[in-house]
Amino acid sequence: MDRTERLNIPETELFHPGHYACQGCGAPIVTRYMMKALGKKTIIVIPACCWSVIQGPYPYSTLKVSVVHTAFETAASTASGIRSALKTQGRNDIHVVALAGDGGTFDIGLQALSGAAERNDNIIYVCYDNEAYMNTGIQRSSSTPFGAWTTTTPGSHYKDRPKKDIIQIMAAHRIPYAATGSVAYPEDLYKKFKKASTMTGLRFFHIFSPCPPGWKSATDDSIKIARYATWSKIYPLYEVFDGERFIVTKPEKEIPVSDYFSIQKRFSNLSEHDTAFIQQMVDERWMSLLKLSGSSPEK
Ligand SMILES: Cc1ncc(C[n+]2csc(CCOP(=O)(O)OP(=O)(O)O)c2C)c(N)n1
Ligand code: SF4
Repeated sequence: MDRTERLNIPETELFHPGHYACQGCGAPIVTRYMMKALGKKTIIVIPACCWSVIQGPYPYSTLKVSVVHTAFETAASTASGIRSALKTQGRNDIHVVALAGDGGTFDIGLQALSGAAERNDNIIYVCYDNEAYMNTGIQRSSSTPFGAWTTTTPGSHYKDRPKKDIIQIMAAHRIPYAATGSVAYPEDLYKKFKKASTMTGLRFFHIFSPCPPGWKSATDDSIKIARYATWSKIYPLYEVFDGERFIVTKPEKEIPVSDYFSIQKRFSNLSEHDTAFIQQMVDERWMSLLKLSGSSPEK
């Protein structure tokens, strides 16, 4: 983006400064932009995850909206229940959001999420993806990427299975909207939340959210890492409408996955052979995404 161009994002904050996240954490950034788009009439459901700590204890809460803390596996079902309660009161003017980590979404909360998606419940589900169970000490989740170190994939025994494709799983439920986003692209994130706020039914967000202690990265590198994730196509930005219409945003610059790996120590055990293998997986996935969106590899 041209540095002289102003971001088209409102200055109003529904988020207090002085929250409890570590320095450089992506998770508060995700929620800050989300709140700017959704506005004050929002109820947020938070299961066990870093965000249940970032929020802080009442009355010193980070968010200026109502928050319901719930059990780890119940983010979607709690949000669905709140939606039903609002419906019986005739209140259709409130967004109900489930905000969960990847462990609470890809793993333990998947059953509740799938149920809500199959019913097409009128909720917004946001997964901030830091690619591991961070709140309990950096354990591997099914969102942890191939090749990453975690405390349960130590040393050279890095994770040897690919990341679960959560957007494809959600798209298979034929929900009205599923999208990826990144803290490195705030305007894109804001616009996607705005778009989702005008729709009904289950809207799903999968947002790339760096975690310096978990990724063994510098606290001031988080946005750069997120940008590199998109440039290297490890984390493409795209939307899926009704489970079948794909729109892919091609990155403004292209880099090899090795550049992305080099700024985080969690990938330091990878050999050149491993990196070449991952590059091949990433290229193949990118080509299949382009095919789904009907675009060509050329710019
Ligand atoms: C049923 C259940 N199992 C385990 C826990 C312990 N627990 C609390 S937070 C958490 C990790 C959450 O990971 P994730 O959803 O990825 O969010 P993050 O911590 O990375 O923000 C775990 C395992 C729990 N609260 N409930
Ligand atoms: S452990 Fe990671 S995800 Fe959790 S608050 Fe710290 S930086 Fe954020």
